[in-house]
Amino acid sequence: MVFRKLPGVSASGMGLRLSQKFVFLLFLSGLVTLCFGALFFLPDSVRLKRIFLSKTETQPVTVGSGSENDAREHLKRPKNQGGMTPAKGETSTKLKSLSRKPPVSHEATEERLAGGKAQEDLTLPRSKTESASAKATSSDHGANSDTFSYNKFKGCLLKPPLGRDNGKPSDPKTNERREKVKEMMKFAWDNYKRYAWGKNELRPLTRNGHIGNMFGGLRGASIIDSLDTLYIMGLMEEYNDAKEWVQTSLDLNSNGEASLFEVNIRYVGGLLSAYYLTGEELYKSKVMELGEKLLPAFNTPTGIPRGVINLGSGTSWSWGWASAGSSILAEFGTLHLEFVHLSELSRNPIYTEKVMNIRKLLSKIEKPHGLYPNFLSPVSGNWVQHHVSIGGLGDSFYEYLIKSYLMSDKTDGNAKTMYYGALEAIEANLVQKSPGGLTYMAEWRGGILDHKMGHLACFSGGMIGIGADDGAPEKRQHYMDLAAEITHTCHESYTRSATKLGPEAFRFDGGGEATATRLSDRYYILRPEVIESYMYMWRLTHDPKYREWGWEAVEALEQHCRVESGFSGIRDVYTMTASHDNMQQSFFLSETLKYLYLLFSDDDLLPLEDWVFNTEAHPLPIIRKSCLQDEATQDKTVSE
Ligand code: DMJ
Repeated sequence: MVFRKLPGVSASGMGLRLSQKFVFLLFLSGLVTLCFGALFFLPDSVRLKRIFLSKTETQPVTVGSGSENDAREHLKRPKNQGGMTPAKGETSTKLKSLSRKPPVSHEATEERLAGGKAQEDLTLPRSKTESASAKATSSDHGANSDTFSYNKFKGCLLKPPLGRDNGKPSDPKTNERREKVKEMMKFAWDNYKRYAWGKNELRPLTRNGHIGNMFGGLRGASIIDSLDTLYIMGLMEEYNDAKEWVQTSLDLNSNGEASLFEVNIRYVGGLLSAYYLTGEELYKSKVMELGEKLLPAFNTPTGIPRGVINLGSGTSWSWGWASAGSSILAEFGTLHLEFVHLSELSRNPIYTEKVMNIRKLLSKIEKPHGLYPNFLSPVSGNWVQHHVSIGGLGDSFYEYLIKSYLMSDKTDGNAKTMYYGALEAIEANLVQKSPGGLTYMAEWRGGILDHKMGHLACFSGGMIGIGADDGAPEKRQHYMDLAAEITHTCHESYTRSATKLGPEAFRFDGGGEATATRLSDRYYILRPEVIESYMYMWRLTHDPKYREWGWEAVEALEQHCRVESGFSGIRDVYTMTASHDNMQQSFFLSETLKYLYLLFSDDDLLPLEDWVFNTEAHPLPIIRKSCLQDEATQDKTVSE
């Protein structure tokens, strides 16, 4: 074999023979391969991943069904097939030292927002942080002003949470209806327990469990979502099974990618409610531990969290389908109630600071016609698209504005201003009257109206109702009328179907009114929003029609959604030959059945003077700062 000489290097350079050189080269390349291969055996490291994976490479997650994610699922596959887009400028999200970090001042926050200075903190690894949970659980029942006192909290409630007689109505017919709803809950629960215990949801046709990928490896979504429903219904054996599962099997050390929004509204909300209702320390320590795991999602240049978080590493990502790595209004705008309570219980302001930072950005940013579009960049803090909706992708942001105000004992003036400002813009731009006289909320796409209303948007009847008292006094009646009209329209979307259940979205163009015109909009997945509005409107007006409408829904659920082993969604509300989707959503137990039960109960069961419901129907108490700080209320308890 003849090798061409390299200039200046002899064939026998370094005194090695050709064959020796060949062996040496072989050895060298083997060594390099070995070193490179070894990297894959090193412990999972976010930093290493970042070095070796390209920015656009994603970890696969598909959104599960339920909540806004349903709407998103219908937006179809993530652009990159992976489901999530690591945002530009993504950096390590290792947890800040919660206790050592000085509170974020408003000035510091503003500086960040103005200059876009990165908010990431690369300092301490998670294991070395002094945990917020440790701080929170150290001396719980103590009356020390630095720790949360459950007794003191109860002393500040105006009424017993469960009423005089657990909300039992005196009217026998109403009581019978209430008992029916309780039976439905027991049936749904028993089947979940029998076939899907510990999984996230029951698949009632195939009689097995569903895990899905919204909760990052967390399990038992139906259990956490049911705790408060079982408790208020007095299903104590079932409640005790649920509690025991939390005690022995709720493992928060999962390492998967979770929806920040879903984990917050279901798990954080469910555990918080369970704690406030029962005073069980277990729930408090669990929720503190979980809350801490969510904090890294806020480590973005603006402090606006991304939609997906790895609960193990703290890395956060934007949904792959959300344009340009944006965050979703209904997701980052639906954290406020729970996070304020996390600060309340832990006495650590960090949670409130995180959500106040979101609020601040939203209140300052320029809004097209006063409206809040659904997509915002967590990097630049600018809107990414001009799509506005009171349904999926936007809905609970508005809900949390008015509920933040109510939950603050009406002291959060900023939330109030933003809520009524948003409502004014919604009325001016989105609220429409159909030729047939139905009031509805259209969607807005950069100035062009889409005459469609989603089932999700039907919560707004109740929302406008509970906010009617606190706007301008001269607008009170106007808001009550608007709330009643929207609720009426949503009821129409039910009555105009063959099954008397409403479709996922209904339209007011193409000839019809309050009916789905597209095949893909005809399904019903046991959603609560219409019934939720009936419940609020009943409490606010005591107009018996709301109870009647609720009962119509019970009958329809029984006829079309009850199957042998649980409740299932249906694929087409316009046909009597049911095609079931084989899923008993956890929000059916948490919301739909709870709202129905409250609708047929007296108003003193979870009275609205003391409680606000998070968007998954988990009751959270109004925080009465003045009472809680008052020495005299110390350890005073409300007798039930
Ligand atoms: C629930 O998870 C919550 O109500 C959320 O705000 C929206 N959708 C589902 C139920 O439809």
